[in-house]
Amino acid sequence: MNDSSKTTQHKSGSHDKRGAGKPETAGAGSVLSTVAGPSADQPPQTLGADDPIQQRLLDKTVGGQKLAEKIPSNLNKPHEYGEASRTPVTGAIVEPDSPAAGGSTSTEIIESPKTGDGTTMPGLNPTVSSLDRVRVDSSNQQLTTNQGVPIADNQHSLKIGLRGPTALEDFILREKITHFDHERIPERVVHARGSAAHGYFECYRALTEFTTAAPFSEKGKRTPVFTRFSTVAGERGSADTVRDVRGFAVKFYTDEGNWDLVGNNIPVFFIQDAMKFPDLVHAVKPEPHHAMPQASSAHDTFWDFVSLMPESTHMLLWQMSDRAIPRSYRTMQGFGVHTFRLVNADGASVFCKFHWTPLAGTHSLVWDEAAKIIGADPDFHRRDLWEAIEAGAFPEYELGLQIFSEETANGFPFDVLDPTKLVPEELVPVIPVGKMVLNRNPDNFFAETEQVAFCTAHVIPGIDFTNDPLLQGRIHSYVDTQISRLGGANFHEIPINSPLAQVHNNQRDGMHRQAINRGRVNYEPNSLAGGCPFQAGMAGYKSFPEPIAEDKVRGNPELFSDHYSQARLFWQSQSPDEQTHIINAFRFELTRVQTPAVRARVVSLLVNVDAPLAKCVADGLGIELPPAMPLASDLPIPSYPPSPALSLLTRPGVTGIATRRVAILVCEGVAQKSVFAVYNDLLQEGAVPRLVGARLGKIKTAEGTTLDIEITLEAGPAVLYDGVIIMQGDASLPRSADPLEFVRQQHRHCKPIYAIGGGMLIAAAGIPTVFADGDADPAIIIDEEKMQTDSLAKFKTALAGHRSFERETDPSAM
Ligand code: HDE
Repeated sequence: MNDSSKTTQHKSGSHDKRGAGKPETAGAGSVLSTVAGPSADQPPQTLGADDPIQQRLLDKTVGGQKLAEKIPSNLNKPHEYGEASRTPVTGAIVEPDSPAAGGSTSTEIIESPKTGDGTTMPGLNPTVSSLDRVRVDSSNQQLTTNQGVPIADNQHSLKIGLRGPTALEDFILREKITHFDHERIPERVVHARGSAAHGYFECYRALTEFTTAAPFSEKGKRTPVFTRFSTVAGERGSADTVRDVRGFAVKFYTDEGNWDLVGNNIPVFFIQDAMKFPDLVHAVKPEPHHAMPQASSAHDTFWDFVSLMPESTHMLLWQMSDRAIPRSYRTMQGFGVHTFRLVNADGASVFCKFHWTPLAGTHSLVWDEAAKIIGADPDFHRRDLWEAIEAGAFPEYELGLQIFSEETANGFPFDVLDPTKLVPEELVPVIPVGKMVLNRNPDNFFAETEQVAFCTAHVIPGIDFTNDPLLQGRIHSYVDTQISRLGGANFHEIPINSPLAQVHNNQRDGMHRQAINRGRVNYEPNSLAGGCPFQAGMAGYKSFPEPIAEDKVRGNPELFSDHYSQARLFWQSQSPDEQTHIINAFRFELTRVQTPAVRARVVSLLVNVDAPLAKCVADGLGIELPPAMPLASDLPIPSYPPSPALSLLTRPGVTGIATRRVAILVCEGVAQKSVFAVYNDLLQEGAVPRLVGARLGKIKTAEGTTLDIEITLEAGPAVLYDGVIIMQGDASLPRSADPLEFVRQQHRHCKPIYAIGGGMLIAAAGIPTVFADGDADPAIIIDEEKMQTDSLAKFKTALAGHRSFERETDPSAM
């Protein structure tokens, strides 16, 4: 109503000046109105007044009409049917004569500090770009409300008298409390606990023969990434070092849009079909009646479910292995899990599996240590990632691809659409294609790590899906879950999620919409915006036209029925130490199960994998070896040669002792010179030494100087270090329980121990320096007097080697 009355005023004002009936103004009244118009094919040349706004309005109207004229019909229609539709054409567009033609309003050129100078950036969507546009720095700024009103007093609510009630009108208090009341968002339904970092992916060489995917288009090309690591089962505040699968999700901000590779640190999965995912997650999460246990699969409902789903056996072996207790997010592999497709510019497609391999090597904790770290530092992995990046020791992971044709896949003894199967590296080698470097911590955990929304549906031209029935379900799930987690359909506009590539479409409105789309057109095809934004045709994302001629069915391909051959492959590819850890993990988890029949059922699965494995687990549980679980089909079971690549120990990494944490135990009377020599030497090689003592404060050295303790035995217990150096002083160390326990745990967890100035503490702790067969333990080094350079070298070799598993006994001797 208001608008039309303004229009009327304009009309009458201008009418006086221009006089009635002049041909150059014919139809002006209709331009000044918002409804209907004459059939005159010549638009007015002026609206009467010498007014830039009216001139703009005229340009806009005339420009719109001209655009529509230039598109008399939808020229793409003939290309939308039959054979022709296989080759989408680029949308037909025409250029406007004036920028005003696409505008929403003739007043867009009116300037103010709020509206800007009205110059739209043609063809640009500035809500996508680097995070700089939303970084906030409050230095030298006064406190304000969310409306920008300066706050005079941030200490007191507005009261009626000093002892009186609070006034309802205290909008400052109410805004603050209201915002606080809504600070939480729902946590991720799985993978709630995680940490992330920014970085880049650099391509080693162009892969254009296989894919048009932007990150692989040329050698040396860098694509920004944001990578989030996570556990699966625990809640947002749960501990990091639980036994669990780890998420490994990478968002590539490519110049053709965002590509999310949402993988895990284990290359296979529990189930074969998305239909079973809610059941799996319900089973592993805390039991619904009492909400226990937190972040653990060691309970009845998990083992009940998986033992009735024999296809999970392969994954269970991985989950019970050291893979599920990584030393760090920096020392675990990542896998895309599913078979994907790469598609090249000619539309030809190959299958592909994605592998991330850390240059720091693949290293894990030992279970007793992992359990103790949960108490000592529940943020162990989060802290480790943060600290390494802050220190400039940027985690690096090589991306490798297994590329194979559909024909090759048809010759495999398993189905590549089955996510419980891997493609052994002996069948298809992993080709390194690039490197990811994580070189920047987020500025704000919530804004970036919590709000990042990964999604398997985020693919770019050159990357496509296969019919893996688990992947197909994921394509739906991730967008769907963000809508409730991030509060609506516009989660892609949250800065961490917005692509660097331009976003132009006709999706509009919804909660928290940020883009202010210019113009009147929000549909396609259109002529009033000159056909824009237009479909990209062959330059756009084109799904691989896989031929399918099948019945619509619910079911699995026959080869999916082999549940054990690759579980056996994994088992047989493990070193004896790793095998022992797997047996012990099954024993631990199943001991915590309360229902004997469930335990027996799990062991009966294992009989199909390897009878001695099953026997060891049965013995550990004090039960008879049950008969093998019946097989799901009588198809011949393939056998594979062991695959060394599946053992963690075959990837020691290339970064040596860099970032390894070393405790230097010191006490009164230590030789300052030795302490500094060791400390500096480790530091120079990138390790992180810390002076650990009984109490904070200064201690006296042998030289009469003083030394500052950096952390105490109680605040920094043994489990938080990769190795220990004991600097004997006046022998006060052995007199208390803390240092004794410290070295015992270092020993128990197979970590290197180096004592300088005599092995009194090692002896007092009862630690054997030789194995049962009489051979010396190479990871226990003792210098009776001063530090010897070759001893330090031996210690560093052991530290780089990570663990000395030869030391382990079951039960542990320490
Ligand atoms: Fe996920 N998964 N998933 N998943 N997943 C989620 O998405 C889902 C699966 C994985 O750091 C959720 O944003 C279904 C396999 C990672 O933010 C949800 C199925 C693999 C992350 C979801 C699977 C994964 C998620 C929860 C079976 C390894 C964390 C919150 C069909 C290849 C990403 C969210 C991050 C997160 C659904 C199976 C990896 C609910 C339905 C297999 C790394 O959408």
